[in-house]
Amino acid sequence: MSRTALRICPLCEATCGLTLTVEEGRVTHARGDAQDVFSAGFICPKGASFGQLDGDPDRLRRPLVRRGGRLTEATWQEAFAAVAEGMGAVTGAYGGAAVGVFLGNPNVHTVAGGLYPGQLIGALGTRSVFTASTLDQMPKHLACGLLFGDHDAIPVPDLDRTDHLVLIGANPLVSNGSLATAADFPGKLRALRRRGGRLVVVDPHRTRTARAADRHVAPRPGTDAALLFAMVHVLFAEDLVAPGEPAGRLGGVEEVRALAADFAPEAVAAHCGVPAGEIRALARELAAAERAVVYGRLGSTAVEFGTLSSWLVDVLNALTGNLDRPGGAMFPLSATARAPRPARPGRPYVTGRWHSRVSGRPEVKGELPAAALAEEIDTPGEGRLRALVVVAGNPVLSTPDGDRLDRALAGLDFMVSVDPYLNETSRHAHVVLPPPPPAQSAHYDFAFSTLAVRNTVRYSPPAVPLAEGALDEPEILARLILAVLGQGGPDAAPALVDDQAIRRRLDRETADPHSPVHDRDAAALAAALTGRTGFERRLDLMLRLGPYGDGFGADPDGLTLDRLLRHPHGIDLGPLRPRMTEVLRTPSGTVELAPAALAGDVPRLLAAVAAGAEAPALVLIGRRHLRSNNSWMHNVPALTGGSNRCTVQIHPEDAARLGLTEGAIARIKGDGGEITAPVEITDALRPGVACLPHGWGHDREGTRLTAASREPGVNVNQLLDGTRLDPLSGTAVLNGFPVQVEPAG
Ligand SMILES: Nc1nc2c(c(=O)[nH]1)N[C@H]1C(S)=C(S)[C@@H](COP(=O)(O)OP(=O)(O)OC[C@H]3O[C@@H](n4cnc5c(=O)[nH]c(N)nc54)[C@H](O)[C@@H]3O)O[C@H]1N2
Ligand SMILES: Nc1nc2c(c(=O)[nH]1)N[C@H]1C(S)=C(S)[C@@H](COP(=O)(O)OP(=O)(O)OC[C@H]3O[C@@H](n4cnc5c(=O)[nH]c(N)nc54)[C@H](O)[C@@H]3O)O[C@H]1N2
Ligand code: SF4
Ligand SMILES: [Mo]
Repeated sequence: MSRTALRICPLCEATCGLTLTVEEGRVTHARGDAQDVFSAGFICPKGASFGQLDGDPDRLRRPLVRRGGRLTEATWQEAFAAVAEGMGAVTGAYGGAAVGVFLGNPNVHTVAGGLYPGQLIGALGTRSVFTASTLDQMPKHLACGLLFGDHDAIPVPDLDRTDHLVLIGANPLVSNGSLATAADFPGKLRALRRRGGRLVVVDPHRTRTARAADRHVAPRPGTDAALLFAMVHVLFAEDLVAPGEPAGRLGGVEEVRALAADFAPEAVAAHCGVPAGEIRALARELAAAERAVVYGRLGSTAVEFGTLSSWLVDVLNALTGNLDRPGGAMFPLSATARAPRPARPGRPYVTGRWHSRVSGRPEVKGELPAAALAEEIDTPGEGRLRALVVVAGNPVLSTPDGDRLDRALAGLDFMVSVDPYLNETSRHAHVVLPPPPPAQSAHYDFAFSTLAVRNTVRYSPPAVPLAEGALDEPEILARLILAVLGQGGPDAAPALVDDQAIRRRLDRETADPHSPVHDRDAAALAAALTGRTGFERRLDLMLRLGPYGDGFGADPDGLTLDRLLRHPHGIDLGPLRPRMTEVLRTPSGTVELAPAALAGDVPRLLAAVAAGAEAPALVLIGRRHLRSNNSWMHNVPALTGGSNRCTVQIHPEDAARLGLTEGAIARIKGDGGEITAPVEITDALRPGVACLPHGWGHDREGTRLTAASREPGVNVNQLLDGTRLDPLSGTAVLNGFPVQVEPAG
C-alpha cells in the first residue's frame, strides 16, 4: 500500500514543497509538489533523494550514553538522567557559564531549532554561544543592525521584478540561494533574462551561475569591499546618486561620499585585479537600470572585509534608489513576525557587550566567534568551558583548525550532541540525543520565511508517524532544557517549556496597547490555542499574533494554525511590499548609511588596498556542489561520487608554475596545518586562486558514517588556525586566505 504526503524540504534554503511517496512507513520517492504556493513543483537532486537520506541505515534511532568510555544505546530516560547528572556536576562546580552552546546550520531548518535554543541558553545562563553564523552570514546581520537598527532586517533581492541583478560571491545555481529564499532560482534567472533584464556575477570562479551571466567579473578573492567602494565612488563622481523617495530617510549620504573619495576605480584596480574601466561599467549599468539590485552571499561575507562588503551592498542599493522598492532589495514579512507596530526610535546598535575570554573577541548578536570555540575549551584558567551542548552542528569539520577542536572536545568534562549521526563531532559526546528523520518531523520555516522573495505561509505536519521509541526534536530540546534546570526527572513534563514561552509572550502582548490582544486575559488566550503538541500551540500563537493573524478574533478572516492546516500546499501572501518605515529601529529613525563602527574599519581596508602589489601568490576559496550540504550528506550514496569530490582546483598557469599535474596529489599548506588532495586543473578559476570544498574529512575513528568514510576527503578547515577573522563580526575568513600548494611526495 502506498500513499503520498506533503513535506517542505529542509535540505537547503529554497524550502521546496515535496510530494513524498510513503510505503509501509518508508519514503520511497520524492517529487516536487506542483501545487505548492511557493515552489510550484521545483526540486533538485537533494530533494529527490529525500527518501534515501531519510532512511539512511546509519541514522541513530536510540540515544547513546557513554559508559566506561564507550557510547552505548540507552533509553531516553537513562539519557536525560545522564544529562542531568553530567550537566549538574559541571554547573554545580563552575556555574552555567562554564557550559558552551554550539548551534549548527540545520537549526534554521527545523521547528525545534526555531523555538527552543533561546530557552536552552537562558536555562544555562551562559554567554558562550557559538553558531554557524560566524562561519557564514554574521557580517550581514551586523551591517543590517547598524544600517536599520535590527540585525534580522535583511533585505532580499526582489528576483521576480528586477531588471538588473548583481550577484557578489554567490552561486545560487548550485547553492539554490541563501539569504534569498527562492525556490527555482534557475527559473528565476532565466525569467529575468527573458524579460530583457541583465545578470552580473562577481566571482573569482567562473561558476555555473557565472556562466549564465551577461557579465562576469572575476576579482581577486577578498577584495570586494574595495570594488564595491569604487562603485560607490563612481556613483558620486559621475553624479549618478539617485536615492529617490527614501532620501528623507537616508542619513549619512555625505559621509559615505567622503569615505568613498579614496576608492577611485584606478586606485583599487590592482588590489582587486579588475580594470578600472570594468568597475566604472559595473557602476554605470547599475545606475542606469530601471529596477536593479545588488546581492552578496558567502563570497562577500566569510572574507577578510565581510562586514564592509555586506554594508556596501546595501549602500549601493540605497544610493541607486533600489532599497525597499519593487525590483530592488526588499524586506519580507513573515507570518510569524510580530505584527507591525507604529515606528519608534530605537537604541544604538551595539556589539561587544561582552568579550571572549581568550582572544577578547567582541560578542555580536549575543554570539562569540565559532573560530574561538576550541581556545575557550582548551586554554586553562578561570572561565574555561567545561561542558558543551551541540545542536545540529559539526564544528570539527566546519570551523577552523578542526584537529584542535577535536582534541579540545575530547577533554571536556561533559558534552551533549543533539544529532542524528555519530560523526566527527558527536563522537566526543557523553550523551547523543538523536532526532527522528525529517519525514517523521513537522516542518515550519521560521527563519526562511523572513528571507523569502515572496511572502507565503506553509506548514507540514509529520509525513510519517514517529517510529516506536523515538521522540520528536521539540520534545528532545524541551526535555534537555528541563534536565539542565534539574527538572528532568522521569515525571518531567516537556509541555512546561512551551507553556512558559506562551505565557511570556501573552503577558507581553496583553500589556502592549498596540497589540490586538491588549488588556485581554492571558490565561484565556492560552486556553484558546489549538495544536496537538506544545510546538503547534506555539506556532498557532505566533501566527495569530502575526501580521496576517486573526488576533484572537480581531480579524475573523485572519490566519490561525487551523486555517493553515486546511491549506496543505500553503497560502500565498503576495509579493514583497515596501515596508521601511515599519522596519527601521535606528535612533535617528533614518537608514544610517555611514555608521561609525563601519567607518572605523575603512583604514584597515585602505591599508590592504595600498598593499595590493604584495598580495600572496596563491589564496584559497571554497566551493559547493549541487549534491552536497556542508558536512553531512556525504553518507547518502545517491548524492556522492561523480564530480562531487574533494579535489583541489587550480588554474593551468599556477599548475605549470608549481609542477602540478591533473590527478596527481598536491600538498596544501596553510596557517593551521597541511592536507593533501588530488589536483584538478581548470581555467574556470582566476590565476592565483586555489579551490577546495568544505565538509570533508570523514576518516576519524569512532564515527558511524559507512558510505562517507569510504571516500573521506580532507578537511579544508585544517588549513586555518582560527585567527583570521573579519574583526567586526567575528566571522572566519573561509575565502581568500593564503596557501602554498606543491606536489606531494
Ligand atoms: N571552509 C569552509 N568552511 C565552511 C563553509 C565554507 O564555505 N568553507 N561554510 C560554512 C557554512 S556557510 C556553514 S552554515 C557551516 C555549517 O556548519 P555546521 O552547522 O557545523 O555543519 P553541518 O555540516 O551543516 O552540520 C550539521 C549537523 O547537523 C546534523 N543534522 C542534520 N539534520 C538534523 C536535524 O534535523 N536535527 C539535528 N539536531 N541535527 C541535524 C548533521 O548530522 C550534522 O552533524 O559550515 C561552514 N564552514
Ligand atoms: N548544494 C549545496 N547547497 C547549499 C550548501 C551546500 O553545501 N551545498 N550549503 C548551504 C549553505 S550553509 C549556505 S551558507 C549557502 C551558500 O550559498 P552561496 O553563497 O550561494 O554558495 P557558495 O557556493 O558558497 O558561493 C560563494 C561564491 O563566492 C565565490 N567567492 C569566494 N571568494 C570570493 C570573493 O572573495 N569574492 C567574490 N566576489 N566571490 C567569492 C565562490 O567562488 C563561490 O562561487 O548554500 C547553501 N546551499
Ligand atoms: S532546492 Fe533545496 S529545498 Fe529544493 S529540493 Fe533541493 S535541497 Fe530541497
Ligand atoms: Mo551556511
